[in-house]
Amino acid sequence: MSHMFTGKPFPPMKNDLILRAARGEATDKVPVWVMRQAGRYLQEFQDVRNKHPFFEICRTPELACEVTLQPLRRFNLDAAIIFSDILVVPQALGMNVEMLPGKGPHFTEPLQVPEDLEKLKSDVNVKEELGYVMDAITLTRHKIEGKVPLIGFSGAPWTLMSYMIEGGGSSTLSKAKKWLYVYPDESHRLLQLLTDVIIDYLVAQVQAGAQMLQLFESHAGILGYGLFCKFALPYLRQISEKVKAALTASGLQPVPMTIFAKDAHFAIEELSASNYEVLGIDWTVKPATARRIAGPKVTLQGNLDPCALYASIEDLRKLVKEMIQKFGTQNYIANLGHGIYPDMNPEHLAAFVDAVHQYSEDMNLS
Ligand code: 1CP
Repeated sequence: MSHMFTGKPFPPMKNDLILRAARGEATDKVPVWVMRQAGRYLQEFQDVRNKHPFFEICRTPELACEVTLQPLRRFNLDAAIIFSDILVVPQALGMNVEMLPGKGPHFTEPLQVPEDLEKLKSDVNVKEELGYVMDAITLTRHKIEGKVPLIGFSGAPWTLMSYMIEGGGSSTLSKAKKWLYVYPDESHRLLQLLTDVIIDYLVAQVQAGAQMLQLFESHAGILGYGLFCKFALPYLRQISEKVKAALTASGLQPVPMTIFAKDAHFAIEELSASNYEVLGIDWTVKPATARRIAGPKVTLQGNLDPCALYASIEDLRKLVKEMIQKFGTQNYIANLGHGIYPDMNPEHLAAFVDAVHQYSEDMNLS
């Protein structure tokens, strides 16, 4: 399969609501999708997962495509996100990552000292190392039949660096943060290496058919303002600028880009001025504050507490209505403030999605 869509043209788009909202164009209702919308809360995902290890699903375009499409069959979502994981980038750099059932990611040999950087591949060819992601994107763009846009994504440099040092989940990230204080030069070297690979990777995803891109800086909050400005923000800016420039240079229209820096409420102003069309916010941020600091141009995405899906459908609908009243119906993409959890009831997700459409359409008419 070709990585560039020089082959068969993709089916025409039937619903571009999310692209319109991302570009700040008028929308008749608020688009909605959910982080981790393909996942363990769906029985049909569990069925695939019981037969295949996690990274085998990522590496097999037909399987990745199937699980990407699963939530679209159940819910009136306005976007699909390609099934993969942020940790495929450390794998492309030569690190060994396993997904332990019930526990999450595990690096067999995390980075311990700066000398370990020598073990990483320096000239990564993303189309070779991660060609399976591009193949999954191209296949999914065809199979989705123009129903909704397809989002590509990557982990952001600091978040990937922290996994590569911690070796898995951690509540303090103290090993990774120690690098920032003790080995700042080597930390910048690693962050720049990741940035270069991420730029190539995101460009290749668009060349393969991704229509929007999201960067997950999931470990932003723990840095605090000072470290965030030094070790995360400059790389996030490089990525948005260079991805857009590279796409333009290759004759492609840049696609809207979203930055989701979890718990980085302290950096809304800086992130809003970083050349991303969309700013994702978690549920701890007050919508009015986000809008005031971000200014009128940036599209906001979020931010219902994922745990609100545990509420009764009646209460959930009220919460959705309040959320849309606070954000307004324009320059806005509804989502949860973080991913959906495995024990959540799919019927409540359906209620969330439908309530977003219904209330925002009503509000636009009134
Ligand atoms: O539907 C979708 O959203 C697409 C698929 C997707 C995405 C966008 C998956 C599948 N992972 C991700 C991104 C991802 N992966 C992030 C960024 C978003 C976030 O902040 O949650 C992060 C931090 C990871 C790392 C990761 N992968 C974790 C977190 C571990 C920790 O530090 O606590 C876990 C548990 C995974 C595994 C994973 N990734 C995806 C799924 C469905 C799963 C569950 C694993 C399984 O099925 O066994």
